Amino acid sequence: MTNNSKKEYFKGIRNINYEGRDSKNPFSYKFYNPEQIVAGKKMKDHFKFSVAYWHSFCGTGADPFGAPTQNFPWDKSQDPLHAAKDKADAAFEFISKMGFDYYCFHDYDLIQEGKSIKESEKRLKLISDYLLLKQKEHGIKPLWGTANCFSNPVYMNGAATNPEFDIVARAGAQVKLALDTTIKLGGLNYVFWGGREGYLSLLNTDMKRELEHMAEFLRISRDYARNNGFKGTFFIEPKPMEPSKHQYDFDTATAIGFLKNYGLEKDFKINIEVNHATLAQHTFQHELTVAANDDMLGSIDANRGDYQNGWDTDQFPNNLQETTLAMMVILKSSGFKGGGVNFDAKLRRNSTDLEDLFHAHIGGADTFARSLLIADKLLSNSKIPEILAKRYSTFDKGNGKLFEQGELNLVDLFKIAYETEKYSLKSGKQELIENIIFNHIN
Ligand code: XUL
Ligand code: CO
Repeated sequence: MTNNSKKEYFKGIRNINYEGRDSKNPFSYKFYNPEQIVAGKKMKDHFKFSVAYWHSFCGTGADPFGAPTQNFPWDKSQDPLHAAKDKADAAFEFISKMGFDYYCFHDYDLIQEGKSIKESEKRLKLISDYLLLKQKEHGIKPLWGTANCFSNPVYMNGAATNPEFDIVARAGAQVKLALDTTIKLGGLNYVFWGGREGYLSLLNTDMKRELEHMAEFLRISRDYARNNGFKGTFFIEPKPMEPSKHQYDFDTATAIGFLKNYGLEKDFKINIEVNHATLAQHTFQHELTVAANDDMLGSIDANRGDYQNGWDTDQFPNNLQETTLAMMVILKSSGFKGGGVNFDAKLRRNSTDLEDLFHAHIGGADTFARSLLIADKLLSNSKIPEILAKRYSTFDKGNGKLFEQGELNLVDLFKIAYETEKYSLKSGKQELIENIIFNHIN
């Protein structure tokens, strides 16, 4: 039995359906048509849209300057289990009205952390029993689970990279429980985001030792999960800073280098978040390309930053240009390695109506669906692939081909250059490509 199975939190809002771009109904999809086939796959399978439990059901609108503004009706009970069940009821009603199949969670999004590991273990067991029922009822499951090893003050000096062993062990216990919960709920993947894995000052930090501890921690977490039947993929979610001054998983290239250095690249892929990419002074397209180049593109956390702010604003995606460029990379690399599109995005503090949660996610899903349609046309029916192929065509034959095959040495290059009398200055055609993209965005 569900907690409040009769209670409806989002009253008056029915299931969100695809009605096409001319619909005037704000509670409908204009572009996201889950069953529509694009590039050989259903839209819903391209994306695996997922709702972030923390932002959508645990967020209150509180910020460092002010108290909560969003007093949501599922957030009333003082009893942790009762409160957690109410939240689950609201979450599953929302996710199923959106027509999504997935959610992502931190351990203590699901239920408030206990005072001891023992109490937390008990709480997680009780709430995951309940979530299993809800999942079955609605046909929804986790895209990924994770452990919140950053909020509790014990992690102020780090979790896996804490200079004190006792805290590392505590983080290990927490990850064990989060893995148990993810496995029990049939989660497809498991994420590590290291908000406190880094430093505030190098003056008191042994970076080499901390990196080795982090690798060891990931290794034993993987081994535990594999021994307990977890078949999914582990993801590292890079972010350069915030809350730490410098985080060890700074960006995709750094995280891939780290994984390869410690032989973890087979089990671990990358979960790329838009606003983390821009915080690292990269574009989202750049981060996706770096991951795709190495077959490491696991999943994405969809959101957007703000051009004027230097922090992680986690706004819902609606920058069509940014998502179109992203979908081109994702389509070209044949989709995600195990993951999908998790809306790691939050309502603005002054978006205080329950229905705002729908507007936010509808906009996000439509932005991605529209980008998918545009990206598919750009890749299959525009001049862009041809322009790119032509740009590198001197490597398709002759000496260029021999070079790519590793058949030329430096003296060979010298001799070739010696004989060459003229060099052409070939246009990169950037403006033409930009116009082609612009003309496809409709
Ligand atoms: C923080 C962030 C996290 C991770 C999961 O910036 O993105 O919510 O996605 O811990
Ligand atoms: Co994220």
